[in-house]
Amino acid sequence: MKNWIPAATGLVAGVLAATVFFADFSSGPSGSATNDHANKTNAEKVYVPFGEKDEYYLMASGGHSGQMFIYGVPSMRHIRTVPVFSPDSATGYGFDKHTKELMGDYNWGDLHHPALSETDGDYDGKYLFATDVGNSRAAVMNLETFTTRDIIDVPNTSGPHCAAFVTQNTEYMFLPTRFAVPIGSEYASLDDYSEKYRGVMSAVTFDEENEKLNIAYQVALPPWSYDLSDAGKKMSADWAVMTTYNTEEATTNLEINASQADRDYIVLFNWKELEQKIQDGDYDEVTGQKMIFPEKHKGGIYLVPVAKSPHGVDVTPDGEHFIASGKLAPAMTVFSFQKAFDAIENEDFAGERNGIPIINYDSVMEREVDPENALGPLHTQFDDKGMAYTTMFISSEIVKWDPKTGETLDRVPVQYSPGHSVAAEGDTVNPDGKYLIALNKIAKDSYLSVGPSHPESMQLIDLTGDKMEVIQSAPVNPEPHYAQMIKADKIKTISIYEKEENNPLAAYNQEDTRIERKGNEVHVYGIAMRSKFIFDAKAERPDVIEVNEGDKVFIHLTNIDFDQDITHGFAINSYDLNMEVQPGQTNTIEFTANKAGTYPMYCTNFCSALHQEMTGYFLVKPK
Ligand code: CUK
Ligand code: CUA
Repeated sequence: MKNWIPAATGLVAGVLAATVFFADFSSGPSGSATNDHANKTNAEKVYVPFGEKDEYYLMASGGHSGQMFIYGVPSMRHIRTVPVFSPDSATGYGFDKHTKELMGDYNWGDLHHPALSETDGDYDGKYLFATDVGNSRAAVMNLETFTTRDIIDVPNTSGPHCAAFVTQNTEYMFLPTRFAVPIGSEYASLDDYSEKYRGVMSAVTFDEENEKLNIAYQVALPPWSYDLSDAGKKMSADWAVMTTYNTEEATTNLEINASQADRDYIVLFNWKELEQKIQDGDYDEVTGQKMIFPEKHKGGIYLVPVAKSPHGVDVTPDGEHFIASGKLAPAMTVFSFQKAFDAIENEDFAGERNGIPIINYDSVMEREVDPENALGPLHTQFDDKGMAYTTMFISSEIVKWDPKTGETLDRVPVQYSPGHSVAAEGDTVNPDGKYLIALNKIAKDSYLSVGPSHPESMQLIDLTGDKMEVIQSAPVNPEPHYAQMIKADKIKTISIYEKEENNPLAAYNQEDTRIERKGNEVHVYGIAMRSKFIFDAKAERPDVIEVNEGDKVFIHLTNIDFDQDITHGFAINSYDLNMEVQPGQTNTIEFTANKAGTYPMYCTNFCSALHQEMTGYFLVKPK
């Protein structure tokens, strides 16, 4: 079954056609073996024996789960879920002091786009950035520990969807906004939409030493929706592109659906120039942010007309072109950066919108690519030969094509409705080829049924042969929007947390354990070790904490098992508390003992044959 979707005109027909289709990715000795990673069957290509490691990490966004899903490729084994914007009791995320502070007032997030840190346009394996469309935040995860290190609120913006996308040396992570809102998110009637609303884009920097995110400046773009975006590379490294829709400035969905403009725009901007403006003081200070208003602080931002309601825009690995895909238009459009630079220099403009020059479409467009009967192009990835792979949401397939000629080279059906796909090292200046994973929105009957709502599905595609071939799949929780795939040997995880000799909260020896009372505050400096808790080694019962009802309790716990994978947990029954201490780590839990009574404490993370005995009592004397 290598044919693509039969001819289907119109969206509904496309979806229906897709549903009758099912690729055969079963394997066996007869599995096709026309490609060079050998005469292997599909099963052999994806089999990674226990104990051996996968070649790639797949960092898949968890969408409205607020988490990151980490998979191994090619096995498609789910290795870990890392909480970012949502609490996770398995790791105590959102319960201990540090992560509770990170979570702030929020209990969930909608994580669409992860972005790996880059050095010279290549993933460097150090950090992963992400944004929260649900509660307008940005986060960073450290890849030595796969833990979230910082989260910031992004003011003046609502739904920094489109991308966390980073520049070639991680100078900035840019966050365009999905929803236009009044600056400061103040009340403003929708009748004043065009005047008062703005689509603010944020330039976020990362202070690696302190692992802190910071908003460097913002740009008050017109009140449109900003969708996908990508940073330039090599010759276009100082530039970035992002798609927009609703340039009609409709204020209800009815209008949006009814009065579609023929063209929307790609915003093309030079972030070096914007950075210079900030240095020159060419901005306004608004709600505590340095805000560039394009109609006033002119320069560095341009519009490129594009087929209506574009979704994805992706920069080719050589940095020479950017490719827009229209969710409602059937075509992909290839634009040339060089042509855009020339047009800007010659002021080859076709008017302006909101004070931003519009570059002549014909001056910058290189070709429109419209593979026969392919419907709903969304996102494009690249291989090591510069070939492009575009997901077709409606006709449920991946189309491989040559950006230099526009020629369609191959198509493979996927089940069903892929949003993004991700290629191995696919957003770098140097993609690996080899693998592509389709992130499918609809799995239908692909897996064992769990009722009316089915899991999403990811399908692994082998790119090494002449024909793309689906060789493996994995069900996945809702809902990966985007993912990045990085060579596993680039990531250097640590196996224990080093001792921090001057951390006043840590207790590395039994003699350091103690319970101190200051007024109505109780500070506990305890140890977790196989297989006991010691809160005060000198006490008659070292594993007991006794407080008075109403006391404020601070429990600092250090795991002194400096040994890989010996993680302890710490829960107090009925107090809705659970934290994790990884090997060598000191962690703090802070709460008020507002319920008198007797509450057992126990280690939640299985750690030894005596794990069951790793307990104690938390006694709260009534007032
Ligand atoms: S979006 Cu979901 S399919 Cu958030 Cu990248 Cu295009
Ligand atoms: Cu410590 Cu279980």
